[in-house]
Amino acid sequence: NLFFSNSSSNGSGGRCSLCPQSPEVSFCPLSPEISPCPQSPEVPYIVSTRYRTAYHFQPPRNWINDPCGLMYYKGIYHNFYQYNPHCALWCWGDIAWGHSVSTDLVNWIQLEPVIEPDNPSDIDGCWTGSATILSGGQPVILYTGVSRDNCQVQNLLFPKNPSDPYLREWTKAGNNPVIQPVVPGLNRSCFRDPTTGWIGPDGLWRIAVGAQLYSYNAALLYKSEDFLSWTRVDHPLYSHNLSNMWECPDFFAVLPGNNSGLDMSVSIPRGAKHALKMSVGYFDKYLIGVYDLKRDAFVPDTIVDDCRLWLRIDYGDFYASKSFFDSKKGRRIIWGWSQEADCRSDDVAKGWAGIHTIPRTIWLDSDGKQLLQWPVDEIESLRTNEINHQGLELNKGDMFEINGVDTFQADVEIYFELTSINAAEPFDPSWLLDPEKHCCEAGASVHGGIGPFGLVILASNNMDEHTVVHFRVYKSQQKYMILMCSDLRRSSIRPSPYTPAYGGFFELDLAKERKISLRTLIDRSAVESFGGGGRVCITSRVYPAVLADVGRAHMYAFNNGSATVRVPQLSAWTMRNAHVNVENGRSAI
Ligand code: DQQ
Repeated sequence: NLFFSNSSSNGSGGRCSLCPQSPEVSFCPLSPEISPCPQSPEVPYIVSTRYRTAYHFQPPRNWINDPCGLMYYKGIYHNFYQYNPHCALWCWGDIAWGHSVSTDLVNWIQLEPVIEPDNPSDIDGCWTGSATILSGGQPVILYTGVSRDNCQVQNLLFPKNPSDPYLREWTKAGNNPVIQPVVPGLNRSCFRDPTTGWIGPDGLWRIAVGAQLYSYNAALLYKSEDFLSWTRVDHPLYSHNLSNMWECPDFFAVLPGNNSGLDMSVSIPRGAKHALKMSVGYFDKYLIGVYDLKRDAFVPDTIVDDCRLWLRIDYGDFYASKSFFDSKKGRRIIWGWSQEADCRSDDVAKGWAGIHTIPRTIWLDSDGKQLLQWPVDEIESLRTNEINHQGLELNKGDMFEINGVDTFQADVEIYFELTSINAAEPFDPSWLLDPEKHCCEAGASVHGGIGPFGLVILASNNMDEHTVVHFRVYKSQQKYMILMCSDLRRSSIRPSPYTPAYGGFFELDLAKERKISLRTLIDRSAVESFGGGGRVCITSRVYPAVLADVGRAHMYAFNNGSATVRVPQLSAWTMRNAHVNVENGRSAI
């Protein structure tokens, strides 16, 4: 049993530090000093192509970060994104808005960047913003411009020719900036990322902007009649005094147990709840509550002061997400930025850095407590070479090899059925404060009552390298808590990548439903996992040497808990390459 004998027995071995090694760029406060892009050295090794994802969104080259104005317009999906046209790094003063279009959210064509820093209200960067489709059907974009001295303002953009479905050219409004950081107590270097607009009962447009005000972090609320001139509402949409600055706020309505999306600019049905998402620290967190129309404020269902306990859209390498209402299919779609977890010099050598996750449908669970997410159906068009297994039984220490698919580009769906729930160990609520730490302590090699069980992927012949996505079941008073981990500690023998053990918990009524599902999308250096039907999602970036050097890896379903686990259904597919922003894409339109 190579897997278990080769893993550290107490689970705390290996590298398990979350923040210190993180290559994350910190945005607040930003150092406005000029950091010019270094010259790219010759790409020295095969990593560039082997680690490059085959069906995730990324431009042909250079740096990307946040998805910005997402929208469906005249039959075309648009993805605007934070983009450095000059190199594979985030450099002060360089950030522009890249633009790609698609008819299916899978295949994308890159167009020219729509805006670059070129006037006083955005001379140091065209940062994140959002698109809104106005009542007459005309799209507009609000984005953060960074003017001299890192003063952040909000600017407006109009399409030059709204009848062009590709919206290739945009004009910056003559009266930019339309919103300035003139509020008492506002830190003008922490005032950014306007949301998509929505219409209130008084017929006025509203937007929220992420901000730091005195010691508070807030989504500041602004109102407008015409989307051109804006007035600040004297209270925020919501604020909190114990977190980092809220970047990229997103605010949307959801109906419990209904996976149809709601358009925030039309009237919201009774019974709807609202979700407020903010990107804070290293993660995208959210609160569920109601939008109190009288007070014009978001009111969370439960006040949780400690933001470590806020739910996360994704528990892994996923940040700055944005959602939009897809009027084509009546759903809400969200996607986020997953940054490289290798060293910056490798990014420069590869010539590219950053991807967007697979777009996900997002909706509210029927208990109204948490959001669920699932990859958009369109991604299934890439599935080929289906393999299936039924009725497997995994006893303690068993590993079942999954053959017949490309283990570097795959979509795997497994149902694990618990034969008994008596062996569940007690749950300690303090684990919720730091699920990554608990995933380090309770790794796949640490036997449990129920679990760990799950998937071992990207494994080398001798298991020197492997990534594990696994579950453990705990009993907490009347309910069961499921831990899901995406453990990267042994994902690469190369020393440079950041290899934490990501994790999150979800509640499941196991007395009623004995099955726990896992879907994992493997795309070379990207691994996206959806546990419990999308209750916990974890995006990870991995750089195994097997991928770069050997070109062959193994994949297993496993169980290392005392209780036997059945696998009533296991399906896997090879994923074909999507046509994502290939270099000559422009000629296709
Ligand atoms: N990225 C943008 C900012 C935003 C941050 C700059 C979040 O507008 O706050 O590229 O990743």
